[in-house]
Amino acid sequence: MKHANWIRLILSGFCLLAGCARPTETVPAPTTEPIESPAVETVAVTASVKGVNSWPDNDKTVTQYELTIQDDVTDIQNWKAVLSVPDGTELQQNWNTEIEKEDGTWILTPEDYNRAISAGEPLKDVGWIASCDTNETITLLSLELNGEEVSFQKEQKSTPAPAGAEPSPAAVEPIGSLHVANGKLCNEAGEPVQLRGVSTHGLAWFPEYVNRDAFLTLRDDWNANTIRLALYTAESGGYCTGGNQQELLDLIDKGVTYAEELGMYVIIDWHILSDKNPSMHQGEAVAFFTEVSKKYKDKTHVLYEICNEPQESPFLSVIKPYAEDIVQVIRRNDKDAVILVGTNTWCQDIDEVIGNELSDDNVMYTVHFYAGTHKDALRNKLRKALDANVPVYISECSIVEASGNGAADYESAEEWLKLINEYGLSYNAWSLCNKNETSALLKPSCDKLSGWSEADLSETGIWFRNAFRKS
Ligand code: IDC
Repeated sequence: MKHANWIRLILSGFCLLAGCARPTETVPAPTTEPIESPAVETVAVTASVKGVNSWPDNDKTVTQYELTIQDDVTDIQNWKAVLSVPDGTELQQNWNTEIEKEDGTWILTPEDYNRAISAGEPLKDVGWIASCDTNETITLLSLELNGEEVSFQKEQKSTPAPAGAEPSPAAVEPIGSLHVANGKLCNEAGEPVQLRGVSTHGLAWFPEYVNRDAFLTLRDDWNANTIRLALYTAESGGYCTGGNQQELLDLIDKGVTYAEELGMYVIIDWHILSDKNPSMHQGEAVAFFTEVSKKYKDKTHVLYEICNEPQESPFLSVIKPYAEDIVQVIRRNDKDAVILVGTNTWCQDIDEVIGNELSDDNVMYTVHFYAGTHKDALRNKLRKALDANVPVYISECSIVEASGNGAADYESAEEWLKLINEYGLSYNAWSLCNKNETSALLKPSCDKLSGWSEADLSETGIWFRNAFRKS
């Protein structure tokens, strides 16, 4: 029995004793009681499963689906969707949901980060790709919100594109592998390539930006071809300081999958920062890179960045031995992925690498700049290293100050861009989030997780988007 009915029984008993109701009369349910009002539930909740794209694959039809849920009145603390699934349907991949299969139905439940949905807000970026040998489609059978089954209004179902139509971005061919030759990042054909894109903020703090539509917007609207996934090691919620390792690994996996589907490169960044010396968490780094290199050994679009920004760690005595160890760990599984190695003093001591490179062929060394702080001195050091054929990747940069805040320095930023393009350097902008700091690429007021218009971007976001679009 529902709670409300118990309350009613107790109340009616109380009234009986108090003589306020006729003994033979059952007390009618008050029509205004929200828990009992089906009208509120039916009108308030909209939910649907839509086929958003479809393409043929041999004799099967592959369809990409999306689940939307919105409750206009009540905050959702938890949700569960049951789908009716035609016989012979096979799940190929899914994002931002767990899927449990029971005969004829699939049960979708949230990840920790999209369990709660505020009233009036839609559930976003939950989807999957499934193949089926008939033209039947998957439909939404029932929906539970906050532990109770609810009625819902269906949105208009969009018809999947007919079989034989343009393939969706999910069908993009696997992306070509990269290697380093003559100090430059090159594609399979040996031609120099320039990667450009963004870095996430800390994955533990802004996990919501690891979504397929965000990557799609970056690819199609920003002209980006790379995403860097920043996994802090030591800050609060860091991978080695109490963060939920499994959740973080799952997020990385999502990022790697979306990038692959969209034909983009992805950098897995072991983001040391307050831990300064990479060997402080070397044991964890060995375990982490063993796991990810095993998982992604056949993924040609994955690059590994093994220490974000060492400090007080001379290249020869500290960084190089650490890098040799981790490179060896990765090479046991992944023979040729490009590996990025951070340099001392927040990636400014690139000159220390000249003549001291690791013996592995596919290693590059990172320089980071914040144009408001780092100017000619760092640009000159970088030029010197490049002229000595040191392979350099700018895996993090911004046009503001090194604090991640402060004013944009457009003059210095243009100098950096000139140098980047002169040498065809690859670069990733810090950072994809709406945090209230000027390096955030989105305005603090922007809560969209993808599909940003120019008005949603910060000054820094606008500058980088323009820079990428000019490439
Ligand atoms: C900053 C973030 C900030 C966060 C801080 C954590 O922008 O929101 O609170 O880290 O300590 C770097 C680092 C990068 C910094 C960034 C800006 O790689 O983690 O992010 N920065 O300070 N190097 C130079 C600047």
